[in-house]
Amino acid sequence: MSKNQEIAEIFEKIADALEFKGDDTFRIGAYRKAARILKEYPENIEDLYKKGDIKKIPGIGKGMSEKIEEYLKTGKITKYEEVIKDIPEGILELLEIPNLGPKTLNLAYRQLGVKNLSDLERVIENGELANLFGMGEKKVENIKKGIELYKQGRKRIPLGIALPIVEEIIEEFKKYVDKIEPCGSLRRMNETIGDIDILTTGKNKIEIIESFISLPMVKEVMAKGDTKASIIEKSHNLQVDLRVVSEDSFGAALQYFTGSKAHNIKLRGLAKDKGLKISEYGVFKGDKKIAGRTEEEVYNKLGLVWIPPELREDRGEIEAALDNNLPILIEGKDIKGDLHIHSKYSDGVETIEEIAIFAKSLGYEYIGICDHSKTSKIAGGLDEYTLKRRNEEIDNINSKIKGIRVLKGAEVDILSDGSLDYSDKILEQLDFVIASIHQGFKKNVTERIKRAIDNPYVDIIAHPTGRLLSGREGYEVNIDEIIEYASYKKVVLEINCYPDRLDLNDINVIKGKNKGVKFAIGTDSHNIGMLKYIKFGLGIARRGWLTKIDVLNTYKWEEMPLRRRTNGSSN
Ligand code: DGT
Ligand code: CA
Ligand code: CA
Ligand code: ZN
Repeated sequence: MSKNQEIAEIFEKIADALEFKGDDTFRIGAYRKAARILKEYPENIEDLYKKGDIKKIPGIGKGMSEKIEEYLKTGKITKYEEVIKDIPEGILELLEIPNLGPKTLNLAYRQLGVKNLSDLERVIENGELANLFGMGEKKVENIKKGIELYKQGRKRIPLGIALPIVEEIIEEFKKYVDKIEPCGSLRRMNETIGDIDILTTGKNKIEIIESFISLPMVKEVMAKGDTKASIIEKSHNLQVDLRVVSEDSFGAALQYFTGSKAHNIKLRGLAKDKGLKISEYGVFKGDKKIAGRTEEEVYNKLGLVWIPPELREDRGEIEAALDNNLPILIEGKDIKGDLHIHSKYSDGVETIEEIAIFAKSLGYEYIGICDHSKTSKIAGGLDEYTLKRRNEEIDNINSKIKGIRVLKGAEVDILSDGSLDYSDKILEQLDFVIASIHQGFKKNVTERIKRAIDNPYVDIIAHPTGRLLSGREGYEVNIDEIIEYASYKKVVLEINCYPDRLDLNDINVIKGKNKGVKFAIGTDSHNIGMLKYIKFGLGIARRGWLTKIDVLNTYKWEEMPLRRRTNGSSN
């Protein structure tokens, strides 16, 4: 985990602890804001510190930057230790449960003596919690769900957290080995990861194992043998399994340890039908090894074309590979631009010009600037006047900077009655419009999204389910009904790449594709460092069997099949 992340988490914890203690809200808000800025800050704060630039982070004041400095120097923040000194250990754990706010927890603590998870489960069970002032069945139901999520969440972590950890390990470790490849759920780009699996080859297996368990990110060695080892890494207590295999089995091992288990079982059955045997060592005919060096030859010997890892879930990919009928999955190089970026006009960090220059350096042909609409006040939503000024600025930038086109977009709130936060007259002036739910997560969400889809100026529905991988369940929405309606009205659904969202997920993407829905992959960037998250959205798209033509932002701007152009709205 980066220092940015580590410090952000401590700031969050300080805010939670203060709130639990009934502190005033101003300080609490300041910590939460600083945490958010740190999490999304594109540069490594340690580098900044070394350059003496720590005070230059926009939005971080003197008090906060002193705490950051303290952490970088000493590895701790005194303020945090101070705040939690008189809070019971179990309460600190409970503060991490989704849907259970610090204020509620304080109430349960003072009035019911709840000090740990088993206390909490007891007062839920016997109804005492529901009887507290201001509580009630519904809130308690939510807390129960939160506990479930918390228990699951402890076991699996989001891809967006696991991937950087693996990249760091590989960077550090690759000098010791010939070949190195992550496998397991990570290679398949699963949205959450149970443990990390890494496969290597190299001459001296014992030496490789020894250097692995001595890596700086190792917290604990769980197991160590001649060809494999398991460690717990420091930042998130993630288990990392390492296997060292010989060159001539690398492909077979890569195939085996990539999984999924269901895919492997199906494959083994297929091998058996052909009178062959498949294992992590190779494909065998009797005692004779007939494949193993590469994954391609393993699949080929079974009569299959190579199957991209993202598809290996036993969802029909083996049947399709047998018929040589696999989709040609969308790739990074197909992406021509990002359709969901926030600028400084709302709650983003950079100016539109800065974003445009950076996106051009990534090779993008266009970017969709989608600032929040006026009702999203905390997110710096734009009133009509400011939007107009912003659009003029975009015109100026477009005439000034060549080689990239800035699109005038907006992320418009869907209000509580299903109407949109700008009038049609305003929406008409934009190049495209994203509509999204940011409030009233339980209020008629399905109906409201459908009303938004009815508006002919809405092109894309952002993060359609609203779920967060870190905990929050989605809106109360019937996503199947939304997919159906989007297909009928030719509205595009978003695959939001924000690591905590990944919304839609793979299953819903498959459902949508089967109904002919098109998708937009958007990073929801609030700073330019987040543009790289496009790879997570691509992972979801590929897991959803999407090809280039299914995704809006693989088209040239002039050819993009936007609903307002294809007249789908008159359906
Ligand atoms: P995870 O770690 O829960 O996110 O998911 P995976 O898929 O990474 O699962 P993991 O780490 O338990 O095992 C890695 C791969 O090893 C798995 O995808 C397939 C293979 N594998 C593990 N156990 C079995 C098994 O019992 N049978 C077969 N055929 N393959 C297995
Ligand atoms: Ca795994
Ligand atoms: Ca494993
Ligand atoms: Zn957004």
